[in-house]
Amino acid sequence: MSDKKELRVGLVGYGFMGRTHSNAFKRVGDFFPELKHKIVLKAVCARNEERVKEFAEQWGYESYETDWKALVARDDIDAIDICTPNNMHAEIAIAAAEAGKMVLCEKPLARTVEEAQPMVEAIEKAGVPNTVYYNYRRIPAVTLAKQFIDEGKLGKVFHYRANFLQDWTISPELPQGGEGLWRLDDKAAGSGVTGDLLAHCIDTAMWLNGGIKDVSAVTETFIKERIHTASGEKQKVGIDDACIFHCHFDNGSLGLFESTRYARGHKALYTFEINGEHASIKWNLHDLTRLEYFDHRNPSVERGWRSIHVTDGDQPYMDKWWVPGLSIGYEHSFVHQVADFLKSLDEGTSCSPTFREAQETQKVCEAVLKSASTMSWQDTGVQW
Ligand code: SOE
Repeated sequence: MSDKKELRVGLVGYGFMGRTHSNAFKRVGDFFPELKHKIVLKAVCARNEERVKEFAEQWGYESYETDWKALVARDDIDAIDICTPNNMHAEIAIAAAEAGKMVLCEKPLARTVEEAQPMVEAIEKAGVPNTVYYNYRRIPAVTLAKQFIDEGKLGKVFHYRANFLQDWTISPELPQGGEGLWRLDDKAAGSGVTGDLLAHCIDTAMWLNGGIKDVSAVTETFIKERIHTASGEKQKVGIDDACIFHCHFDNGSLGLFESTRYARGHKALYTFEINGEHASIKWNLHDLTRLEYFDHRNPSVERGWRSIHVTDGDQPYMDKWWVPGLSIGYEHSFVHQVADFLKSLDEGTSCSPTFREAQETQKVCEAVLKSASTMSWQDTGVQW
């Protein structure tokens, strides 16, 4: 008989993110046995009864609901995990917090700063544990980059550069809206690549390099009209298909960010590079176990880029997995986030990024979109 405390989870939404979170919930106990909490997959919720029942059976949820309000009202649920389209995040998170539930929310926190604000207030008023899944922080090579920076290996930082490139929306025949394609519908998503992809880059950037002070951006919507899945009618496209911005960080470094869903040949290429006075680091999602590192303090004859294969037991998270030299992948970043969330419950601390921290990323996204629409520099108001 286990003496672990149960954390009974109710998941809302069963799309791609519902699967990544469910996989994390199932794996975490096996690979982080020291945690004092254990996950119980209590219920999953979605509107389509046939499909949610099937999902519950496939992933091992004890029960299902078709109305998220019924899920939130259940007293056998401790934590609500939100994997719905972005337009549902606020209502569910606020109701869950008011019902005293812990809340885990997929990124971005909300569609706008205005929408995110009452979420932060409700969570803090209720005093419930919370976190937002900016999962890339917890890829071991990215976490190692954070260690290098915090140890001062880079020295003063001059440049931060990040890209997130995809190519899945180039066809004008692709409809917008509905399951699977809600990311193209501004009413559901809030924005295009800025909220969906650059939000990841911004979260990692501020975590690694501190607050972003001001931004100057340009966005483009290449396909102006698409058929809406629900109405079958052609409608104006309201999202940004591509966005480029540059910025000042609080530490005086310059940032350059680009994201698009029109980079033919790139499915999900997230890259960043940081240049400091002593050293530089770079990372990319297609080779996610490697951290590239250049240290100018090495003797000139042996100076050069090192490719660090982040799979050793003394590197972040890797003592939990296989043996040195064997890689882990994308899905493990979610396992790590859930493990860190459970650890924060064990220790009575918070699990970063909290709703409040994710709100800061939201502020940068909003400043980026405002800068593009007004063709002007915008202060972000970020407090990091
Ligand atoms: C979009 O294609 C997407 O799935 C994002 O929504 C995720 O957050 C990102 O990690 C991968 O791409």
